[in-house]
Amino acid sequence: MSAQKSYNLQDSGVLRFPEGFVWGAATAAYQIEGAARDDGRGPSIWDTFSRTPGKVHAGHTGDVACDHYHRYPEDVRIMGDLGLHAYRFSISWPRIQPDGAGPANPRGLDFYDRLVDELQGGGITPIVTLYHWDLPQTLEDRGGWTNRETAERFAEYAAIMYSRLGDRVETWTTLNEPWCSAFLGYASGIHAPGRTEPEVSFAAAHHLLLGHGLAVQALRAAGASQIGITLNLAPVLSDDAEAASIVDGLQNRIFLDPVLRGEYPADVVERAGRFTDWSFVKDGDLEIISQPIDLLGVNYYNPQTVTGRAGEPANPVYPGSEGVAFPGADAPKTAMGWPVQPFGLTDLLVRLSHDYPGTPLIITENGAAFDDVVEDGQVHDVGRLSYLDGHLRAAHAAIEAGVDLRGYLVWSLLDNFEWAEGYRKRFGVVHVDYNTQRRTPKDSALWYREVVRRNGL
Ligand code: NCW
Repeated sequence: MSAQKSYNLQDSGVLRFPEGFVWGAATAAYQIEGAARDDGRGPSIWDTFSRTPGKVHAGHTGDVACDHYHRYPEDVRIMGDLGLHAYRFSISWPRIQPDGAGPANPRGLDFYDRLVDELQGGGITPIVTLYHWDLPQTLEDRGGWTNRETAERFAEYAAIMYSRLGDRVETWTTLNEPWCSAFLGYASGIHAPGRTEPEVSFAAAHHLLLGHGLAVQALRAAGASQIGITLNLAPVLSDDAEAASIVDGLQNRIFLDPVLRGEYPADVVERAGRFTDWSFVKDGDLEIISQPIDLLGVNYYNPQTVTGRAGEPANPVYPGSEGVAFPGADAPKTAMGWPVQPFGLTDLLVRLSHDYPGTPLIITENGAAFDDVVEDGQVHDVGRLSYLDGHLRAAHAAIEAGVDLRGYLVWSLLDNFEWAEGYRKRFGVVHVDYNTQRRTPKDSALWYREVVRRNGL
């Protein structure tokens, strides 16, 4: 990485993070790897969805993406230049089991073997996410996450991965943001597989959770010591306590309570009652889902602002949210239109450690999309830099308040395929020119390198 600009933060020692705090960055397989047909990879629901007209901006697909499958040595070098301690990446299930079941594809396993070796060679700790949304299409053809069997297949795949990487990977995350898989995938249809059937989305959520629990059992039996799940959580801001509680239930507690308390929240069960009789929950499921975990991964971007409004139809991403309106917040917005409200991160972390004590937390994603431009080989992404600065201050405030926060992983290392938004939204701290695949660290990356070096702001 060229030294384009150096940020000399005042070494005031005012905001020092705890010793051993883990600094890193995150990505996901379909968003960066490309090589969609290489080495025996099978199709995933995102290959199918991105080829369905009208689903992804400008018909973009992950066919090439950042070509990380071939360029991973350069990407690992960039991480090294930034001084990152850890790198969170996801494994493409259809590279490992092209049909979602059966024996592993050796060439798929080899790729992750090479990646982990490269990381270790660079002194970077790998953090594996087993599922970041790219379900093998064959499993979707059999019902996807609405089918209980998908949970069983997921645990088998988890065991395959542990047997190959478990000697070098200590930290395992089962699912990334199961809320998105269930409710963007099966209720609103904004994400793959694009189904708009709110009545099955709660079964999908349950089978995702069951898959998580079965995978924890499989990983634990194989010897894994650091296992977690990553949830996208959002504090809910409202002048109306009932509206706030409805959305908090459908966004946060629907996943937190089963995993960390072994039960579904009664109000959520009742609200979803108009769609489902919950008969997909079998005896013993909640014991499986609430297997102890070692770490809770928190993805935080923004709070949700809601208000009660009689007659308001349900928001398609929150089936059962009739009577709740989403007016948006009076705050600056990122290129995604997401409000910038760092205080929400402090609130969320403090609330988690209060309501669900005993599980260490790690921020597995936090970051922002902005419309960046490269000027003379530099990207002056002041908006992102200030977003990250504000959120690190917010995370620090939570630590000061007693929260057991172990690390921070910025989303994302690279600009990448931003799902339904295609390549037009850029979350990276490193810019990617999709014509040349040239990587250019943005000002935010150079600033982050200093944060990591100083372990503080
Ligand atoms: S889409 C999304 N993201 C972004 C993505 O790049 C990453 O893979 C995810 O883990 C950044 O972080 C997560 N999150 C969910 C966005 C929800 C959008 C809801 C739209 C409601 C109308």
